[in-house]
Amino acid sequence: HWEWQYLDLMRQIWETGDERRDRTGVGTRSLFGATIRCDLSDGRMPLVTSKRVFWKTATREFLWFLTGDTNIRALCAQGVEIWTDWPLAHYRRETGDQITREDFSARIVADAEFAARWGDLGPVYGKQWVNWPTYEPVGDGLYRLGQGINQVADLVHALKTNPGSRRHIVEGWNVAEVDAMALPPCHKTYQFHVADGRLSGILYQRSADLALGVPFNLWSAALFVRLLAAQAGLEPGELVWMGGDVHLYLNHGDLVEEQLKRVPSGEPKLAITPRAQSIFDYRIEDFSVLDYAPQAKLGAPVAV
Ligand code: UFP
Repeated sequence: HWEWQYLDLMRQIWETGDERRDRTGVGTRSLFGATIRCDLSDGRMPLVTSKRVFWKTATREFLWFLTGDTNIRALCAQGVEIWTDWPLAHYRRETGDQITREDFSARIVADAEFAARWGDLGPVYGKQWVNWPTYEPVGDGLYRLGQGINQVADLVHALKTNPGSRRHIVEGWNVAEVDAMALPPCHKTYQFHVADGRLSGILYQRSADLALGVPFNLWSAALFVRLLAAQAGLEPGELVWMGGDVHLYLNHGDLVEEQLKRVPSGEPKLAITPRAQSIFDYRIEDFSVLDYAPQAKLGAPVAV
Protein backbone atom coordinates (compact mmCIF):
# COMPACT_ATOMS: atom_id res chain seq x y z
CA HIS A 1 0.00 0.00 0.00
CA TRP A 2 1.46 3.39 -1.02
CA GLU A 3 0.55 4.84 2.37
CA TRP A 4 3.29 2.87 4.12
CA GLN A 5 5.73 5.29 2.50
CA TYR A 6 3.95 8.10 4.34
CA LEU A 7 3.78 6.26 7.66
CA ASP A 8 7.38 5.00 7.42
CA LEU A 9 8.54 8.55 6.77
CA MET A 10 6.55 9.72 9.78
CA ARG A 11 8.17 7.07 11.99
CA GLN A 12 11.64 7.79 10.66
CA ILE A 13 11.33 11.54 11.27
CA TRP A 14 9.78 11.15 14.73
CA GLU A 15 12.46 8.66 15.79
CA THR A 16 15.57 10.05 14.11
CA GLY A 17 14.81 13.53 12.72
CA ASP A 18 17.09 16.45 13.54
CA GLU A 19 15.53 18.52 16.27
CA ARG A 20 15.58 22.15 15.26
CA ARG A 21 14.07 25.46 16.10
CA ASP A 22 11.81 26.74 13.32
CA ARG A 23 10.21 30.04 12.29
CA THR A 24 7.05 29.36 14.31
CA GLY A 25 8.92 28.82 17.60
CA VAL A 26 7.21 25.44 18.12
CA GLY A 27 10.23 23.32 17.14
CA THR A 28 10.33 20.37 14.77
CA ARG A 29 12.06 17.10 14.04
CA SER A 30 13.08 17.23 10.44
CA LEU A 31 14.58 15.28 7.56
CA PHE A 32 15.95 16.98 4.47
CA GLY A 33 14.95 15.29 1.21
CA ALA A 34 12.29 12.57 0.91
CA THR A 35 10.21 10.98 -1.85
CA ILE A 36 6.80 9.29 -2.03
CA ARG A 37 5.55 7.63 -5.23
CA CYS A 38 1.91 6.77 -5.88
CA ASP A 39 0.07 5.09 -8.72
CA LEU A 40 -2.85 7.15 -10.06
CA SER A 41 -4.19 4.61 -12.56
CA ASP A 42 -7.85 3.49 -12.50
CA GLY A 43 -8.91 6.46 -10.36
CA ARG A 44 -6.54 5.66 -7.47
CA MET A 45 -5.62 8.62 -5.30
CA PRO A 46 -3.02 9.13 -2.55
CA LEU A 47 -5.72 9.78 0.01
CA VAL A 48 -4.47 8.91 3.49
CA THR A 49 -6.67 6.23 5.11
CA SER A 50 -5.02 5.96 8.55
CA LYS A 51 -6.94 9.08 9.54
CA ARG A 52 -9.80 10.98 7.91
CA VAL A 53 -8.59 13.57 5.41
CA PHE A 54 -11.07 16.24 4.35
CA TRP A 55 -10.48 15.90 0.62
CA LYS A 56 -13.37 18.22 -0.23
CA THR A 57 -11.69 21.04 1.66
CA ALA A 58 -8.46 20.43 -0.26
CA THR A 59 -10.43 20.27 -3.52
CA ARG A 60 -12.19 23.55 -2.78
CA GLU A 61 -8.83 25.15 -2.08
CA PHE A 62 -7.46 23.77 -5.35
CA LEU A 63 -10.41 25.10 -7.37
CA TRP A 64 -9.90 28.44 -5.63
CA PHE A 65 -6.25 28.49 -6.79
CA LEU A 66 -7.46 27.99 -10.35
CA THR A 67 -9.68 31.06 -10.12
CA GLY A 68 -6.58 33.19 -9.44
CA ASP A 69 -8.16 34.55 -6.26
CA THR A 70 -5.89 35.34 -3.31
CA ASN A 71 -8.50 36.60 -0.86
CA ILE A 72 -9.75 34.14 1.78
CA ARG A 73 -13.32 35.42 1.43
CA ALA A 74 -14.39 32.82 -1.15
CA LEU A 75 -12.93 30.07 1.05
CA CYS A 76 -14.53 31.30 4.28
CA ALA A 77 -17.87 31.52 2.46
CA GLN A 78 -17.57 27.75 1.82
CA GLY A 79 -16.52 26.98 5.40
CA VAL A 80 -12.88 26.43 4.42
CA GLU A 81 -10.73 27.94 7.16
CA ILE A 82 -7.29 26.57 6.25
CA TRP A 83 -5.89 30.01 5.36
CA THR A 84 -7.77 32.07 7.97
CA ASP A 85 -5.07 31.97 10.65
CA TRP A 86 -2.61 34.11 8.66
CA PRO A 87 -4.90 37.12 7.99
CA LEU A 88 -6.32 36.71 11.50
CA ALA A 89 -2.87 36.97 13.10
CA HIS A 90 -2.10 40.00 10.92
CA TYR A 91 -5.40 41.67 11.86
CA ARG A 92 -4.89 41.05 15.59
CA ARG A 93 -1.33 42.36 15.45
CA GLU A 94 -2.25 45.52 13.55
CA THR A 95 -5.43 46.44 15.40
CA GLY A 96 -4.98 44.90 18.84
CA ASP A 97 -8.54 43.55 18.48
CA GLN A 98 -8.44 39.97 19.83
CA ILE A 99 -11.43 38.83 17.77
CA THR A 100 -12.12 35.07 17.67
CA ARG A 101 -11.40 33.14 14.48
CA GLU A 102 -15.12 32.42 14.04
CA ASP A 103 -16.06 36.10 14.31
CA PHE A 104 -13.21 37.14 12.02
CA SER A 105 -14.22 34.62 9.36
CA ALA A 106 -17.90 35.61 9.63
CA ARG A 107 -17.00 39.26 9.20
CA ILE A 108 -14.82 38.47 6.15
CA VAL A 109 -17.87 36.79 4.57
CA ALA A 110 -20.40 39.45 5.58
CA ASP A 111 -18.37 42.60 4.90
CA ALA A 112 -16.75 42.97 1.45
CA GLU A 113 -14.78 46.06 2.44
CA PHE A 114 -13.41 44.37 5.53
CA ALA A 115 -12.46 41.35 3.41
CA ALA A 116 -10.68 43.55 0.87
CA ARG A 117 -8.72 45.25 3.67
CA TRP A 118 -7.90 42.19 5.80
CA GLY A 119 -8.55 39.01 3.82
CA ASP A 120 -5.96 39.16 1.09
CA LEU A 121 -2.94 36.86 1.28
CA GLY A 122 -0.80 38.72 -1.22
CA PRO A 123 0.30 37.21 -4.56
CA VAL A 124 0.11 33.55 -3.44
CA TYR A 125 -0.46 30.45 -5.58
CA GLY A 126 -3.57 31.51 -7.49
CA LYS A 127 -1.99 34.75 -8.68
CA GLN A 128 1.22 33.08 -9.83
CA TRP A 129 -0.50 30.10 -11.43
CA VAL A 130 -2.93 31.97 -13.65
CA ASN A 131 -1.67 35.56 -13.71
CA TRP A 132 2.13 35.63 -13.27
CA PRO A 133 3.02 39.30 -13.79
CA THR A 134 5.01 40.52 -16.76
CA TYR A 135 6.49 43.95 -17.39
CA GLU A 136 6.73 46.05 -20.56
CA PRO A 137 9.18 48.90 -21.06
CA VAL A 138 7.55 52.28 -21.68
CA GLY A 139 10.80 54.24 -22.11
CA ASP A 140 12.98 56.21 -19.68
CA GLY A 141 13.75 52.98 -17.86
CA LEU A 142 10.11 52.70 -16.76
CA TYR A 143 7.88 49.65 -17.04
CA ARG A 144 4.18 49.01 -16.88
CA LEU A 145 2.41 45.75 -16.07
CA GLY A 146 1.93 43.59 -19.16
CA GLN A 147 -0.52 40.77 -19.77
CA GLY A 148 -0.22 38.21 -16.97
CA ILE A 149 0.84 34.66 -17.85
CA ASN A 150 -1.67 31.87 -17.27
CA GLN A 151 0.71 29.00 -16.56
CA VAL A 152 -2.12 26.47 -16.19
CA ALA A 153 -3.82 27.33 -19.49
CA ASP A 154 -0.44 27.31 -21.23
CA LEU A 155 0.31 23.93 -19.69
CA VAL A 156 -2.93 22.36 -20.92
CA HIS A 157 -2.15 23.68 -24.39
CA ALA A 158 1.44 22.36 -24.26
CA LEU A 159 0.31 18.91 -23.06
CA LYS A 160 -2.00 18.67 -26.06
CA THR A 161 0.35 20.05 -28.71
CA ASN A 162 3.81 19.05 -27.46
CA PRO A 163 3.34 16.22 -24.96
CA GLY A 164 6.97 15.06 -25.15
CA SER A 165 8.29 18.35 -23.81
CA ARG A 166 10.52 18.39 -20.73
CA ARG A 167 9.34 21.90 -19.90
CA HIS A 168 5.89 21.17 -18.48
CA ILE A 169 6.32 23.29 -15.35
CA VAL A 170 4.03 25.26 -13.07
CA GLU A 171 6.00 27.48 -10.70
CA GLY A 172 4.71 29.25 -7.62
CA TRP A 173 7.99 30.75 -6.41
CA ASN A 174 8.04 34.21 -7.95
CA VAL A 175 11.29 35.46 -6.46
CA ALA A 176 10.32 39.12 -6.86
CA GLU A 177 6.99 38.66 -5.04
CA VAL A 178 7.73 36.11 -2.30
CA ASP A 179 8.13 38.81 0.35
CA ALA A 180 4.62 40.13 -0.34
CA MET A 181 2.97 36.70 0.25
CA ALA A 182 1.36 35.76 3.58
CA LEU A 183 3.18 32.43 3.23
CA PRO A 184 5.80 31.74 0.56
CA PRO A 185 4.66 28.75 -1.50
CA CYS A 186 5.29 25.36 0.08
CA HIS A 187 4.14 23.29 -2.93
CA LYS A 188 6.22 25.50 -5.15
CA THR A 189 7.04 23.51 -8.30
CA TYR A 190 5.08 21.05 -10.40
CA GLN A 191 6.50 19.19 -13.39
CA PHE A 192 4.50 16.97 -15.70
CA HIS A 193 5.60 14.19 -18.02
CA VAL A 194 3.81 12.27 -20.74
CA ALA A 195 4.83 8.74 -21.68
CA ASP A 196 2.74 6.13 -23.46
CA GLY A 197 -0.42 8.24 -23.20
CA ARG A 198 -0.02 8.60 -19.43
CA LEU A 199 0.46 11.85 -17.56
CA SER A 200 2.64 11.81 -14.46
CA GLY A 201 3.47 14.66 -12.13
CA ILE A 202 6.19 15.62 -9.70
CA LEU A 203 5.49 17.98 -6.86
CA TYR A 204 8.51 19.56 -5.23
CA GLN A 205 7.50 20.86 -1.82
CA ARG A 206 10.19 22.96 -0.12
CA SER A 207 8.69 22.72 3.36
CA ALA A 208 6.34 19.99 4.51
CA ASP A 209 4.35 19.65 7.73
CA LEU A 210 4.10 15.89 7.42
CA ALA A 211 1.20 15.41 9.84
CA LEU A 212 -1.17 18.22 8.80
CA GLY A 213 -0.02 19.63 5.46
CA VAL A 214 1.21 16.69 3.42
CA PRO A 215 -2.02 14.63 3.28
CA PHE A 216 -3.65 17.70 1.71
CA ASN A 217 -0.71 18.43 -0.57
CA LEU A 218 -0.63 14.82 -1.87
CA TRP A 219 -4.33 14.93 -2.63
CA SER A 220 -4.17 18.27 -4.41
CA ALA A 221 -1.11 17.35 -6.47
CA ALA A 222 -2.82 14.14 -7.60
CA LEU A 223 -5.96 16.13 -8.37
CA PHE A 224 -3.85 18.47 -10.52
CA VAL A 225 -2.60 15.45 -12.51
CA ARG A 226 -6.14 14.11 -12.86
CA LEU A 227 -7.59 17.39 -14.13
CA LEU A 228 -4.73 17.98 -16.57
CA ALA A 229 -5.00 14.42 -17.84
CA ALA A 230 -8.75 14.79 -18.34
CA GLN A 231 -8.29 18.05 -20.24
CA ALA A 232 -5.40 16.78 -22.38
CA GLY A 233 -6.99 13.42 -23.21
CA LEU A 234 -4.39 11.40 -21.28
CA GLU A 235 -4.59 8.64 -18.68
CA PRO A 236 -3.25 9.42 -15.18
CA GLY A 237 0.14 7.85 -14.52
CA GLU A 238 2.07 8.41 -11.30
CA LEU A 239 2.50 11.13 -8.71
CA VAL A 240 5.99 11.62 -7.33
CA TRP A 241 6.13 13.79 -4.22
CA MET A 242 9.50 15.26 -3.28
CA GLY A 243 9.91 17.06 0.02
CA GLY A 244 12.75 19.43 0.98
CA ASP A 245 12.47 20.17 4.73
CA VAL A 246 10.05 17.45 5.83
CA HIS A 247 9.14 17.86 9.47
CA LEU A 248 6.94 16.95 12.40
CA TYR A 249 6.14 19.66 14.91
CA LEU A 250 7.09 18.74 18.48
CA ASN A 251 3.49 19.35 19.63
CA HIS A 252 2.17 16.72 17.16
CA GLY A 253 3.40 13.82 19.30
CA ASP A 254 -0.07 12.53 20.27
CA LEU A 255 -1.17 12.43 16.63
CA VAL A 256 2.03 10.74 15.51
CA GLU A 257 1.90 8.07 18.18
CA GLU A 258 -1.74 7.27 17.48
CA GLN A 259 -1.37 7.27 13.70
CA LEU A 260 1.69 5.01 13.79
CA LYS A 261 -0.42 2.32 15.52
CA ARG A 262 -2.79 2.26 12.55
CA VAL A 263 -2.69 0.24 9.33
CA PRO A 264 -3.68 1.63 5.91
CA SER A 265 -6.70 0.03 4.29
CA GLY A 266 -8.54 0.15 0.98
CA GLU A 267 -7.91 1.96 -2.28
CA PRO A 268 -9.90 5.19 -2.42
CA LYS A 269 -10.79 6.33 -5.93
CA LEU A 270 -11.76 9.69 -7.32
CA ALA A 271 -14.51 9.97 -9.92
CA ILE A 272 -14.80 13.24 -11.86
CA THR A 273 -17.92 14.16 -13.81
CA PRO A 274 -16.62 14.95 -17.30
CA ARG A 275 -18.64 18.07 -18.03
CA ALA A 276 -16.10 20.88 -17.54
CA GLN A 277 -15.34 22.79 -20.74
CA SER A 278 -11.89 23.77 -19.51
CA ILE A 279 -9.71 23.13 -16.47
CA PHE A 280 -11.15 26.35 -15.01
CA ASP A 281 -14.76 25.16 -15.11
CA TYR A 282 -14.83 22.39 -12.49
CA ARG A 283 -17.16 22.66 -9.52
CA ILE A 284 -17.02 20.84 -6.21
CA GLU A 285 -20.10 18.80 -7.26
CA ASP A 286 -18.02 17.26 -10.07
CA PHE A 287 -15.94 15.22 -7.61
CA SER A 288 -16.80 12.11 -5.67
CA VAL A 289 -14.64 9.67 -3.74
CA LEU A 290 -15.39 5.95 -3.69
CA ASP A 291 -14.14 3.22 -1.38
CA TYR A 292 -12.96 5.63 1.31
CA ALA A 293 -13.41 4.21 4.80
CA PRO A 294 -10.75 6.06 6.79
CA GLN A 295 -9.94 5.63 10.45
CA ALA A 296 -10.98 8.39 12.85
CA LYS A 297 -9.87 11.96 12.34
CA LEU A 298 -6.78 13.09 14.29
CA GLY A 299 -6.39 16.70 15.31
CA ALA A 300 -3.26 18.67 16.19
CA PRO A 301 -2.39 22.37 16.55
CA VAL A 302 -1.41 24.25 13.37
CA ALA A 303 1.81 26.24 13.63
CA VAL A 304 1.21 29.70 12.13
N1 UFP B 1 2.74 23.78 5.02
C1 UFP B 1 2.60 22.56 4.37
N2 UFP B 1 1.85 22.50 3.24
C2 UFP B 1 1.23 23.59 2.73
C3 UFP B 1 1.36 24.83 3.41
C4 UFP B 1 2.11 24.87 4.52
O1 UFP B 1 3.13 21.53 4.79
O2 UFP B 1 0.57 23.50 1.70
F1 UFP B 1 0.79 25.92 2.91
C5 UFP B 1 3.54 23.89 6.25
C6 UFP B 1 5.02 23.62 6.10
C7 UFP B 1 5.59 24.43 7.26
C8 UFP B 1 4.73 25.67 7.28
O3 UFP B 1 5.39 23.71 8.47
O4 UFP B 1 3.47 25.24 6.73
C9 UFP B 1 5.30 26.79 6.45
O5 UFP B 1 6.33 27.42 7.15
P1 UFP B 1 7.68 27.93 6.43
O6 UFP B 1 7.28 28.94 5.41
O7 UFP B 1 8.50 28.52 7.56
O8 UFP B 1 8.35 26.74 5.80
